[in-house]
Amino acid sequence: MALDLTRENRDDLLKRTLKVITSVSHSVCAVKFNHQMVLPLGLYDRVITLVDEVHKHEIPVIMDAKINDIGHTNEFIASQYFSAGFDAVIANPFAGFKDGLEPVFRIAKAKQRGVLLLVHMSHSGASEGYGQTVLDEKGERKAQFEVFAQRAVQWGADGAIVGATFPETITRVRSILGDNIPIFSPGVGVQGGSLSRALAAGAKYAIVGRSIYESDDPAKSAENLLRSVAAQD
Ligand code: O7M
Repeated sequence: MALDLTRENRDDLLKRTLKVITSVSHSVCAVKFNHQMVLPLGLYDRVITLVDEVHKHEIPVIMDAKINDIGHTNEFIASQYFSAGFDAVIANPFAGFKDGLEPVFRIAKAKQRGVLLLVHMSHSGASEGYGQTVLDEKGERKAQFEVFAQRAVQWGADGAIVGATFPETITRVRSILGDNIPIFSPGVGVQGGSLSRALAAGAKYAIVGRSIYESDDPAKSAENLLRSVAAQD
């Protein structure tokens, strides 16, 4: 579950988010926060409260930082999120490995945390970058996301993000990743992606936000999503 709630008042935001966590905890396998939540709530302030609450339900918490800077900066960013209790971070392979994401993988390994890589995003403009044709190191023409999927394997990523709005891309990425690196797929529901198509195409997990937390009954919405997948099985 993606928790990207917005409220004018920070205490209201914290209270509402805690309520959603408690009500849906039995239906989700992980919770994801991103900057949207960390900016108003503060990492070592209210965000730690949220991380601790999620952990009470024995669910891991992923920080969707989309880390994408030079290594020195990335190292500090990743260390801060791991210190705050996050179990995994999300990083952008456009930064490259050497002097880019290498320290993130190194710290994650040392602390036994995870790194998930963005392989193809869910919005329509994502194809401008992740879908562009590039030459790989051998000079072969490939889609950028195919190269990123190969990097996920080479760098030992713990997961790959591929938008549910690009099911054919999920299938292609899955063929490169094999069974060892799971695909996490955002874009289900409000963004137009189909949960059943994403899973059938090869995603292991769906990342769902507004369809759950903006509904009148988040617990029921999460359960309904689960039930729809079970019915498919
Ligand atoms: O279900 P939604 O549309 O309300 O929320 C989707 C969540 O997934 C939201 O937290 C986005 O930041 C995130 N996301 C995408 O929507 N598209 C992407 O390509 C990638 C992500 C993401 O989780 O990246 C790690």
